[in-house]
Amino acid sequence: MFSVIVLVTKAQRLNEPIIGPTVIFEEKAGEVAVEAEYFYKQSKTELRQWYRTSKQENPDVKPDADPAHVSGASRNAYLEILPDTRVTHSDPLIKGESFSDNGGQIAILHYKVKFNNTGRYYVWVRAMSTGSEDNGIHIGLDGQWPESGLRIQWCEGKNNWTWSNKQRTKEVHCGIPGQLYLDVDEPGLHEVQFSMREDGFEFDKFILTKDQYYTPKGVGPKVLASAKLPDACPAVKAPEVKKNYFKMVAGALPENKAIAAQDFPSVGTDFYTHGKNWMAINPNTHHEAITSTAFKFESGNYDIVFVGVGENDGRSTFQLLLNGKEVGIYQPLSTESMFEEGKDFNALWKNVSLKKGDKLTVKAKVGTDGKEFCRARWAGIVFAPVGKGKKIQDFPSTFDPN
Ligand SMILES: [Ca+2]
Ligand SMILES: [Ca+2]
Ligand SMILES: [Ca+2]
Ligand SMILES: [Ca+2]
Repeated sequence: MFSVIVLVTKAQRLNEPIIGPTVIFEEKAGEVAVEAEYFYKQSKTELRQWYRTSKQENPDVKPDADPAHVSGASRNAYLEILPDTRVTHSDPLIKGESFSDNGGQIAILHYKVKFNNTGRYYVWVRAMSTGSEDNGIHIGLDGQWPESGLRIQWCEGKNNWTWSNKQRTKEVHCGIPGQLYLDVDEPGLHEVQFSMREDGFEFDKFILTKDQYYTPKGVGPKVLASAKLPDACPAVKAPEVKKNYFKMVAGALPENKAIAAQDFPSVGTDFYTHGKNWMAINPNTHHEAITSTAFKFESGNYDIVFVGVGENDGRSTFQLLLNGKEVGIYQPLSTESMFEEGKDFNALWKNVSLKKGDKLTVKAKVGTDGKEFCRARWAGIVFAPVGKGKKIQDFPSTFDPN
C-alpha cells in the first residue's frame, strides 16, 4: 500500500482546530473572552463548516461571494461558515441548510471554559456582516440552546468588525440589546457553543460578562487560557476604499443633478440593492425589473447620462422612460473582468426636457453569454447641463483591475 493519504492530510486544513482539547479558557472577575478561531472541535458539519481566514489562510470553498476581511479582526484571524449559498434575499432560503432558526442544528463550534463564578453572563459577539443574509448566529451552553442565546443579530456596522449584544425578535428584526445571556448554575468546566443561523457569517471573538452595562471596545479583552495560545497571525493592511464612480461622475460639475440607483425603490420591484452603490437583478429569480421615481429637480432641459455597469457574462439592457414614454434604450458593452464602470457602459441622451414631478422609470433586462446571466447592475442617472453630457459620460473611469 502506498501512503498517498499522508500527503493530503499533512497540510493544516482550515476547518480543523488550532487549539487542543486540553486548552481551557478561564472566566475571571465575571468576564471571559475567547477568539472564535480557538474552538477545539466542530460538530454537525455535514452541510456547513467553519473555516479559518488569516493573511496566509483563505478557504477555497465555493460559493462564497465576499472577499476576506482579515484587517481589523482580533488576532488577525476569524471564522466564516461556508459554503454561503444565500447571499441576497432573493437566493433560496433552505431551512436546515443555508439557514437555521434552531440552536445546535448546524455546524456547532465548541469551546471549553472554566467558570469561577456562577450566575448570569451577558453575551457579546464580534462579527463582520456584508449583507442581510449573513448576520445571525446562536449561542448555547453544554448542549442546551436556551431562548436567551438564540438569534444574535447585526444590522449596524456593515462591512466593519462590529460587536453586538442584540437579539432578533419577531417584532424587532434588528434586535434588542442586552437580551442575550447564558445562566451558569455550577462553577467549573463548561462548554460554550455556537451554531449557524445564516451561512456566510463571519465570527471573530466572543465575550461573556456578568456586567449588564459593559460595552466592548476595539478587539475586546485579552484571552486567558490554561496553556500558551498560538501567536497572533500577521496583520493585514486595511483595504483602500475604492472611489465611488457614480459619486465622482455626478459631482464632476457643480450644476449636475443626480439620482443614485439605490434612491429608486427596490422593495416591490424585482431589483435588489447590490452592495453600496448598485441596483441589480438576481437572474436566478428574475430576468426583468422595473422601478420608478419622481424627478425632483428644477424643470428645464438636461443631458441625461445613464450610468450602467459592464459585466462579463452578458450585456444587460436598460431603458429609460419619462412619464411612460421612452427616452432611450441601450446595452453596456461586456467586459473582461467581472464588472467595470466607465464611459463604455454609460448612455447619453441629449437635451431632454424634464419637469419637476415627472415620472422617471428604469426598465432593465439581464443578458447572457449563453452559459450564465449578468445582473443588470446600474449605478444611477446624472442630469447634466445641456452640452455637458458628453464630458460627464467620458469622465475617467475609477476602475482598477487590481
Ligand atoms: Ca467570504
Ligand atoms: Ca448567507
Ligand atoms: Ca461572508
Ligand atoms: Ca479572531
